[in-house]
Amino acid sequence: MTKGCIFCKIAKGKMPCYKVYEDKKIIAFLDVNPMVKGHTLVIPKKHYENLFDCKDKILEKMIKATQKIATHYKEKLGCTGVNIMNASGKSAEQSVFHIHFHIIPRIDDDGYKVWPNTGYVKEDLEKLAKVLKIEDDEKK
Ligand code: DGP
Repeated sequence: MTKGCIFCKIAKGKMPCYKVYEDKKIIAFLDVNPMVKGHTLVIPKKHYENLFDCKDKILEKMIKATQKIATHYKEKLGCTGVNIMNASGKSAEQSVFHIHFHIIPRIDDDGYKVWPNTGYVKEDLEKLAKVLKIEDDEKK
């Protein structure tokens, strides 16, 4: 448990939450400041800061739990879509530094806009892809 981390406290049951899912490694609960009905956070019980330090195995478990919850919400909430969001790092607007996936249940024409128009002007994508390309670890 990381001192001062609210999500560690929630995972340890030392702080209340509206829990919707729990297994050995993962817990999910309703966001205290929901964007839409059913806005849910999925976290590992063990503390990792964000995507940059989280173990593969934990990420696997997080996304599996996320899939299970999202599928369940289709029936329970009647949502027809879902956005899975993660903020990793202060510059990405992460505010709680214990990794979490946001599950945002969606319905047609709910008026919520996930993808803002940033005004970014596309550069030469071919050139950019060459700079950014990563070798497959398994091919090395
Ligand atoms: P982010 O900005 O991506 O780090 O998201 C943090 C989310 O955590 C934000 O939507 C609000 C939520 N949150 C913060 N503190 C608490 C809390 O004590 N309980 C619950 N349930 N959610 C919290």
